Amino acid sequence: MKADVQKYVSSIGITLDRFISQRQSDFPYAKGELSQLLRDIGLAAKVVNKAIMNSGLIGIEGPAGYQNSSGEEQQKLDVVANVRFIRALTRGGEVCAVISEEEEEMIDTGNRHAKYVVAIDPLDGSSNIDVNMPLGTIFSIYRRKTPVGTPPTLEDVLQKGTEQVAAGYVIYGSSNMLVYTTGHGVNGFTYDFSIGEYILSHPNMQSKENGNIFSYNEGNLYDFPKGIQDFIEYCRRNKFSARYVGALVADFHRNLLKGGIFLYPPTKKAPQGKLRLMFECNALAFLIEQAGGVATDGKQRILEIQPTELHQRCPLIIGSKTMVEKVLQMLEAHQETVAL
Ligand code: AHM
Ligand code: MG
Repeated sequence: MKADVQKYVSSIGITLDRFISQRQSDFPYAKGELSQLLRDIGLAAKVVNKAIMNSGLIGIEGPAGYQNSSGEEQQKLDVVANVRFIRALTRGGEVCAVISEEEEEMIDTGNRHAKYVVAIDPLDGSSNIDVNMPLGTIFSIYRRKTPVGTPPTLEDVLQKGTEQVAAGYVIYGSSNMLVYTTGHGVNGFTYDFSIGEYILSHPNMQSKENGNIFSYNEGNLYDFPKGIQDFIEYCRRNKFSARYVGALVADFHRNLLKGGIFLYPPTKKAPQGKLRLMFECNALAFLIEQAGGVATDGKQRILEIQPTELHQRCPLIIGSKTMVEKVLQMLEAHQETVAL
């Protein structure tokens, strides 16, 4: 191609679909189902992104008038995102069961021959909906334990984070991104509205070994274990930057790109922390470890916690390796563990 023409038809980059197909060889045992499942998630993410963008115009802001299984008020967009993802996963055919932060029980999709299960927080940070702030979707994918062809059971969905075959998040922010791992590094894709595709924009994302951003809910400070309070004092004395969006995906994403730590320790109101192991912590723990960072509940690696219930909560300390290790040292100095 002539050089002057090339200038006007420069490459658009690698689309999510093409990237997934190229990475198919990472899974010699798989026959393309996982790739298709990731594409289904990408499709639902586009649909949810559209709903979020239009929410003020088509009247889907505000409370839905229901509560989710944790007794929290659901927003209309929570319900919309939940339906969109479950529908995409069910109709896509690769998933035999879905668990969702917005659903009390496991959903049997009826896809008896599907090999995978998905845990999803369809719309994380929903208190940000009405105030035009970032939101997210978080997902984990596991291989089912029960034989293909049989109905799924809780054994399929109550798996440790170490069993994840893929995990990721979508961030609906100043741009829309999808970031995921299949255990071979972390890659981020930015949505190009003009062509309706996610394009690889952040290949091989790495967590900085150290950072200077700390993220936690300041209002809970005096409820935190002493070691955590000491760490926060250490951050302040070192003039680190305090940043807290109140949407985990956004706080995590910023810290991943810039270097930092996110903490949601136990509080009096939430003695096991607020965040959910299956819907929020496991996926982000898999991603941060793949990027070279650390995720702990203050006592053990998040990925090694054996879940016993779908909506189990756990404390979360996640981010740059040196910062998380500092927290653990400070907890140890008080002979504390965050987990109760
Ligand atoms: P949600 O899943 O109901 O939206 O709750 C989870 C959110 C996280 O995104 C965020 O990190 C946390 O709750 C903020 O909680 P708080 O308002 O207590 O600081
Ligand atoms: Mg959530």
